[in-house]
Amino acid sequence: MYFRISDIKNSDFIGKEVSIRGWIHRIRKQKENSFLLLRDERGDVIQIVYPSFKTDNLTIESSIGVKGVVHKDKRAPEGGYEVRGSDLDIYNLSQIDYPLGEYTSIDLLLEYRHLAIRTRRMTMISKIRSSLLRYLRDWFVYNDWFEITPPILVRSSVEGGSTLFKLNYFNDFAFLSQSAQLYLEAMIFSLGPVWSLSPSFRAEKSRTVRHLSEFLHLEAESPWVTLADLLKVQEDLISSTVSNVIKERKNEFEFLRIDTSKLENITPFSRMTYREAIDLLRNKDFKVVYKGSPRPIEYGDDLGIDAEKLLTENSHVPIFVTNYPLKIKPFYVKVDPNNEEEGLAADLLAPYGFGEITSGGLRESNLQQLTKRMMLEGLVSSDYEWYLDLRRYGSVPHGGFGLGIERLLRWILFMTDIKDTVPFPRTMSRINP
Ligand code: AMO
Repeated sequence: MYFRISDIKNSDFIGKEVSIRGWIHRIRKQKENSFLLLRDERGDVIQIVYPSFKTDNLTIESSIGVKGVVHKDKRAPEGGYEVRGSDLDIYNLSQIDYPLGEYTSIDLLLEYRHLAIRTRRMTMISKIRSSLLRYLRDWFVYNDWFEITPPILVRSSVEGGSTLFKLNYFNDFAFLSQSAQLYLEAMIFSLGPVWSLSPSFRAEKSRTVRHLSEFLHLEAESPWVTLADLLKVQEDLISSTVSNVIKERKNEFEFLRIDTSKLENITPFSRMTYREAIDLLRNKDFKVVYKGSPRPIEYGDDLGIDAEKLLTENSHVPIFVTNYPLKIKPFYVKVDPNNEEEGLAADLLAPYGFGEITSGGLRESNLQQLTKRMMLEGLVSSDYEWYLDLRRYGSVPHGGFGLGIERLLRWILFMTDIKDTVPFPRTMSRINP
């Protein structure tokens, strides 16, 4: 029987013989003894001591099976346990030219991502990512929302033509989905509140620290909701998930030296209108580049990365920005009946400068209004007739939101580059491995 390393690092095992399997993480050969740091399939490590003659040919990343007796020795790294090895099985002797080491450059780590995911840092991140997905799913199960699986191959644009990936589809064309939103909207008529977790694709031409060309998108949609209801759902979902993840992954956060007190007591989320955000930015003398030269930000400008950074860097809690001008929001956003210039939409900005992590709001449920907005955006085509049918046959007030999993991770991991939050990042310049 083989043990996992986390199981044998306790006093019950001292003096007992165990078998473990894993990879050689580090190796230090001395005259009499060699000290291996063995890493198992869960990324945990333990020191193994062998007489040096047994380890002559061993190399970094060789996969081995170890039999030996557990000892407590405070000199042993990571908890003071070690195994004094007797038997040694070699599954595969790793080639001596293992390309990664302690001082490998960021570029090379991306080039060899299929191996870099074995680093302990990446293992910790992957475990946090997995817990995050689990607790998000738990929230929806607990609150009685149905999970659905939307198509990825589609004919419709949701978030604008400039970031669509177009492909050949049996001598016709199709797009990779930018958002499942329109399909979720269709499903609320028979399932009520629904949600999905699927990849979304954006042909982002800009290289930024927060854009991927493929990201994991959690989307939710519900009939009969108000904007206030949607904000409450997001606040509840995100705060309970973050709180569960930091509890479950305490060790991983510690390893990554992340101060989780910055992720505690994050409710209530704060709120400001888009107009208030613009006023705040103008008071701080924030400028945007317009036709090649800087000018003060104005009502009607998009809030970009730098603006969001300035708005959130001194906040401990996430901030909802509401009441965006309709002209900077997509066709489906519902007009505010009290102000025809603005939409009933909200973005959620993560604190400490991280910026947008969700976007959502109420959808235009009136057929004439929606058709007019789609015409203005040049979206009139037979490909959207099915979507308009949702307004023709029993339209109801409804709304939802989309949450970027990597954006959420980027905040809770306090990592600048979104590529660090995903095992195999896809960007303008990277599709392999
Ligand atoms: P939006 O385009 O704002 O809205 O996307 C929703 C959320 O998805 C994340 N996101 C991204 N993450 C990584 N890389 C990207 N290139 C990227 N683009 C977006 C962000 C963002 O807040 N259908 C609407 C949402 C809705 O109204 O329901 C939509 O897709 O976290």
